[in-house]
Amino acid sequence: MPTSQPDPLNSKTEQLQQFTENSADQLMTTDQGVKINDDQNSLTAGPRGATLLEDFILREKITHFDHERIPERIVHARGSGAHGVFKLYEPLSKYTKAAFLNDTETETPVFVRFSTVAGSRGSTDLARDVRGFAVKFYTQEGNFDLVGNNMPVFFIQDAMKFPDLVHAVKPEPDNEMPQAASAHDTFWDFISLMPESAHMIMWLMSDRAIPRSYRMMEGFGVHSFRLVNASGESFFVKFHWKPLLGVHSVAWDEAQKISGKDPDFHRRDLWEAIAAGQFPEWELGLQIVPEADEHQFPFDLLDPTKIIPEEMVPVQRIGKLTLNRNPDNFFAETEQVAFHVGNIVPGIDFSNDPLLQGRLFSYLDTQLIRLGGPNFHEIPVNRPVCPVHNHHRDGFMRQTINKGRVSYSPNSIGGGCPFQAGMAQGGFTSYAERIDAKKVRERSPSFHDHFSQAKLFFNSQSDEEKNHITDALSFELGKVQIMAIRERMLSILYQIDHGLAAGVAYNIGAHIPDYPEQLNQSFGADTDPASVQPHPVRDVTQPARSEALSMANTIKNTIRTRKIAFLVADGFEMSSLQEMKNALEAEGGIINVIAPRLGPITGENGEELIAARSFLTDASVFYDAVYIPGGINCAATLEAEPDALHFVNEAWKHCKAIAAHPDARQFLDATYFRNKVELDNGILTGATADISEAFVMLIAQHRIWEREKPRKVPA
Ligand code: HDE
Repeated sequence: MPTSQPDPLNSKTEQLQQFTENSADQLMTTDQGVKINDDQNSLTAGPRGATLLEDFILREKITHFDHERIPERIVHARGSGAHGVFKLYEPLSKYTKAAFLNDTETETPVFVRFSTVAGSRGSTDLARDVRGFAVKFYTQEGNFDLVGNNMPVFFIQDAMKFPDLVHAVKPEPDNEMPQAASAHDTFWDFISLMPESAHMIMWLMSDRAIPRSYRMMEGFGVHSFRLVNASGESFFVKFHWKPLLGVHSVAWDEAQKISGKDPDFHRRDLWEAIAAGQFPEWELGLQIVPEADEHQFPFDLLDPTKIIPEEMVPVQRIGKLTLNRNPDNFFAETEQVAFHVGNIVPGIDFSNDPLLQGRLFSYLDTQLIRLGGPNFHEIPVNRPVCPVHNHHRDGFMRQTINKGRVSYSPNSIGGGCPFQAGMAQGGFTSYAERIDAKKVRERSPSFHDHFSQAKLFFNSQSDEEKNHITDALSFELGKVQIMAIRERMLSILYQIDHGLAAGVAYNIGAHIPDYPEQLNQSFGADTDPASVQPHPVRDVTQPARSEALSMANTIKNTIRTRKIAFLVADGFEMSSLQEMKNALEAEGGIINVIAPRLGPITGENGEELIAARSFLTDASVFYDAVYIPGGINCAATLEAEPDALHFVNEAWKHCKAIAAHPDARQFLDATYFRNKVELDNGILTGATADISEAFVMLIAQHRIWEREKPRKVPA
């Protein structure tokens, strides 16, 4: 894997370079710049004597080491970042005055961090979880942070419930188990008492929660935001990221195995793709609603548990995000990057979504403890690329040296500087929304419909996706110990789909309680009804299905960056291997040769191939497809190799495309699927010229989910 990567120079990369250290050909020094002559031995009283307190080199080194850790993020602790650029297609002056959304010439530098939510910093990438998708745009008017997720809705409607949600999903407080998993009592206890989470739970139990790659996820700003144009007109807007590689997921069994075999799977995938020049790309999409239409929907635009179905308001694609550079230093960049949903620029503004309003407080607050004080905006990755002038002063780790006597406004000594910016000079003014209301603590009745969009999501899924949701719920609730919680959840599921509830009930050996229609009144004998949210269902009309909600309808036209395992043993036929390799690489596929042992493998005519991976070091769950080249002896050796059979059986179980030269038939005849080779439309056998095109199309389909129709696929 090449590690060289272009270093695109833009205002941000230039700025970062000033802070980048490169030790190549340099002498080692202390932090004070004193050259170090011996970094191997501490200063002692004689070769066998005690260490001297005066050893300032040792003390400095150990002290720095002792303080290397900072608190991990309370949520989204596990993440991976990359630099990139955003390029606008068409000026959006009709909707917004934001300069970066009007300038099609300048590329806006960005830093993006993807994350899981529940797990610790060192937890697996493949947890069933929401993924964070946070983008910092370094615009010429200041930083704009779009701090989104890969799911368009959220569990709760009001920030007041966020600490409860996070306490419920995090490992349980008595024994700190389970790590990076929602399959435990406290999470489902909370969820079963919060019907407003029903829609989000459908997303979380869908395959969206186990992405194939960060590069193959959608992103969503979730809340309605505002765009404001130069005339002061406001539009509600929902932000979307649409991946150009389509939206794809792994199977749950795959996810669990990857978690053990390569917990860095998504991190590695992102890093390697960028290092190889296969830059991940997304289009930024906007759903725009004129302010006058705010109340034209059967749901409240301010309710973060609702989407605007794309059939109601189409997504306009307005620009492209390309990630083109890996960070130089994980801690300095990915760990220290500080996103804040309140970082906006003129032309963008907030809505009154109560979840968004609470977030506006939380992000700044959390950085103060995580990054140790109020000067985290001076950390290189967080610095804006435009000038910063104000009267903020001092605090831990202050970097800026502010000149002069003046740190207050108004002032005369400093000539009144810095001046407030007028609107014509790009000064930010909040959208002058009219507000005339009583202070209350109450949930708007327009937020009370919790099930219609959960139904919309479930009904929009393909049969296989519905099966996966049933399986996911059965897995998660099957881990729940308290029967009353399982039953409460079945009541919720019953509101969404009777068949879904029945399927899960059967799998987990529980009954759907006989009070599902009276959820408002009671959640079971052990629950205080007063603690349960009311949720009268509104009579709403919205589409019965929405195409965009199903991954079955995603882009399936490319195998770019898809990984194909070539199973090879001594006696393989070089020509079929090479031809297939050429055909797949021509379409952007990545080929890895896997053999019973590492090192040279000899072809049937004495050719030599170096196997960099073996059945011991590699696994089928890292691949999207498998190919077995010609060579009778190769097939015989693979047939006698249990790990090779497991590899291909497992690939079949996970619904992956399999292709083989006719010589490999003997090997296929030893697999679980030997009787299905001719019947399964995900298996191709034949000479390379006859099957390579079909193989490419098959891999582009991502998975042959129909294989799961009988529901149980062995491996
Ligand atoms: Fe966050 N969230 N969040 N969140 N969130 C954080 O900020 C919070 C919510 C999201 O890669 C924290 O710097 C509250 C929705 C992402 O660094 C914290 C509420 C969405 C990231 C915080 C929410 C998100 C965070 C923890 C409900 C999708 C990772 C560390 C009111 C639109 C950013 C930090 C990164 C991180 C608070 C709900 C996305 C504690 C209070 C909804 C992608 O401030």
